[in-house]
Amino acid sequence: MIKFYDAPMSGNCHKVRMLLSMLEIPHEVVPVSLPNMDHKTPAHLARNPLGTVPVIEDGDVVIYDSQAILVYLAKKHGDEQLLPIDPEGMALVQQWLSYAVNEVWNGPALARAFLLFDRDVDLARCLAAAKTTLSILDARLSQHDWLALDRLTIADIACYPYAALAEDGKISLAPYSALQAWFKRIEALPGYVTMPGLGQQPGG
Ligand SMILES: N[C@@H](CCC(=O)N[C@@H](CS)C(=O)NCC(=O)O)C(=O)O
Repeated sequence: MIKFYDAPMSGNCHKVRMLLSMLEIPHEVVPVSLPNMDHKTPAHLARNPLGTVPVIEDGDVVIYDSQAILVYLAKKHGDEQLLPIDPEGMALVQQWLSYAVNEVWNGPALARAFLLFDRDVDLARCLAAAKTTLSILDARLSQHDWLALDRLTIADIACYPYAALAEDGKISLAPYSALQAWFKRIEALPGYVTMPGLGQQPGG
C-alpha cells in the first residue's frame, strides 16, 4: 500500500490528499510534524534529501514534490482526463503545474507561511506577487471553467490549495469572482476533501 508522508497544515500535502481521495487510492498516512522537525530526521532525508513533504512511497518507488506525486498517481491510477498524453494537452497541464510551484508558491503560499508559521520571507514582495498570481488565475477562469483544459486536470488540483488558502495570508479573495466560482466547482467534486481554511463540500 502507498505510504503518504503528510503534514496536516501543508497545502502541498493537500494536493496529494485530494487526488488520493478522488481516485479512491488505498494508502496509509504517516503524519509528519513540521514543528517537531520530523522532516529533517535522517530517515526522512533518506526519502527526500530536500527534507520536505509531501513524499509517497509505493513499494520501491519514492516520489517527492507534490506536482510529481500528482503526475505519478494520475498516470498510475487515473486516466487521460486528469493528465493527457497528447503534446498540447500535456504541455498545457505542465504549464499550470509549473505555475503552482513558482507563482502560486511564491505569492499566496509564502504570504500564508509568513503569517501562520513565521517563515522568513519578504512579505511585501509575496503580497505583490500574490496579487499578480491571483489576477492571472482569475482572468483565465473568467474565460474557462478549468485551468488547463475543458475539464478537471491535475493542474487544477495543483493550483487550488494555496489560491483558496490565500485569506490565511490576509489576502482578500473578494476581487476574484471567477476564482471563487472555480473553488466552488472543485469543492463540489466527488472525493473532494477539505482542510482548515478551505471550503467544505456542499452539504458537508
Ligand atoms: N515543491 C515542493 C515544495 C515542498 C515544500 O516546501 N513543502 C513544505 C510544506 S508545505 C515543507 O516541507 N517545508 C519544510 C521545509 O522547507 O523545511 C512540493 O510541491 O511538494
